[in-house]
Amino acid sequence: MGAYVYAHLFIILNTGAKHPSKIEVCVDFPYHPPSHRSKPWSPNRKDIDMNAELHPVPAPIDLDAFWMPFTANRQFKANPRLLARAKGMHYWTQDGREVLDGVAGLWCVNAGHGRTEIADAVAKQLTTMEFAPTFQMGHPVAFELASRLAAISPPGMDRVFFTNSGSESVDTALKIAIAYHRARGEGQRTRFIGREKGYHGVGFGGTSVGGMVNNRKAYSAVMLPGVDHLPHTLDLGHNAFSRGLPHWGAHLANEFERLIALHDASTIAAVIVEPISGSAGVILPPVGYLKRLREIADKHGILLIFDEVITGFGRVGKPFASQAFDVTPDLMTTAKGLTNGAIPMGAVFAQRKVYDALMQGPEGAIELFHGYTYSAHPAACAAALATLDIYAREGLLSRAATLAPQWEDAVHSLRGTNHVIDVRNYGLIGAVELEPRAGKPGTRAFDVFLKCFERGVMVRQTGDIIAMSPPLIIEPKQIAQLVETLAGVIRDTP
Ligand code: PXG
Repeated sequence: MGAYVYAHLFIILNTGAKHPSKIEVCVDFPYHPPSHRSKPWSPNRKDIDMNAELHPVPAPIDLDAFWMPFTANRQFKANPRLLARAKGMHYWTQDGREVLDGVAGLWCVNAGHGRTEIADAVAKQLTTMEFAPTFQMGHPVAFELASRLAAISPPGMDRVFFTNSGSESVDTALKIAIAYHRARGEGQRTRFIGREKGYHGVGFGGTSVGGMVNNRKAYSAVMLPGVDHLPHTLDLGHNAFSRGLPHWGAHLANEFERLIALHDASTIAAVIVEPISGSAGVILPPVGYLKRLREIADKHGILLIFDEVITGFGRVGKPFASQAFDVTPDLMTTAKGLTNGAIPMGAVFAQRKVYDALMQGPEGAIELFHGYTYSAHPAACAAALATLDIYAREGLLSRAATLAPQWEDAVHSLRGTNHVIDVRNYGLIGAVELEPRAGKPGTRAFDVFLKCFERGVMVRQTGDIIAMSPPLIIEPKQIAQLVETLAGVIRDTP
């Protein structure tokens, strides 16, 4: 990417209000090509310090054409927030401000930004072989990656199906669950059980088992038939300000029995939950809840799917949350941290029994009619292998466990700040829930998000909740900066 970025030194008289009459470094980006590209950018250039204050010539970017995902397009385009560069724990905005990344991009850049090892591995792969099919063909990097993933997977989950995103991983897992039962002569098991407030991406399958109302309501008439939902486990009345997992609420898993009694087990293929819900604002499983789901699923022959798209790859101090919670699912969906966010990729992990059940019929027959052109794309595989190397070399898959006590103390220091009605944490995940403004839900947290960004910290807002999930390389002083900035902003936000 960097090869496309051309940087120029301009001596300008900055007429901006902030730094009057200061000589600045300016950076131009390709969407605003400079008139004279004399000196291409390279990582070795010394004249632009990563920490220099960069003030580009304001670029008249046309914002109209890009229909932005999950964004208030008109509001954003009236007041855009543009990120231009990233390294380590930081982004730099288009106008050169340094911003501490409190959300690892979107829960994906677990090893921090600008990892040259990943860029180099991808570049090498692209020049060696940019693409190879994996339908009735193969390439070694795909098999190597699957084996490496199997080696860190929860017990028995050593069969890996590659996708390109979390959404594709979820829809893949749902289809595998149906195909599994069918292969075993239980083709009538077609129902799925999801959970209220769950987020499983945006495919029709994931939307159907998901439980966030705004993601569903426009499409409600075309959801998968036969899906039902468990109640969510967020209950501030019982659990507000719990440190780590809440102790109240394991009994909510018994609702699974109620749904089974209603629909009959023989119609249910799988239950899917996030071990920790992320998108809905960090909802933690009560102590014992996931174990209970596992027991009930086993009792009724229902597959248990953990959606570990955000909890996978070290976020909770183990490679996967199922290991942290000591509950092993039958299928596990992942993406994001798999490649450190550098190249889109997802992976579904399956128990050997699930894979084996499908390895039936004539040897020459395709066993699962499912796959993507870019399943195990060579560049994504190379990125994932380089990412796994970094995770191993730097101990990042367990670092969240080391930092968790300090993280917990830091985020819980927000208790008592005005409007704060709950603080939640686990591993390197944290959330602060604010009292909604009367009649204007979500606006207080959105203002907090905006003000944090102005003050050099990026957090994530959902409803009246601020979520944090920094890169796992975060240093203690940066934890303090993140939380202190947030505290100051919340105090200043009416
Ligand atoms: N499952 C889970 C549990 C997720 O968190 C997906 C599936 C879908 O992944 P893709 O790669 O298709 O986006 C996700 C995505 C947030 C936020 O609110 C979370 C996600 C995506 C964007 C924003 O912080 N998770």
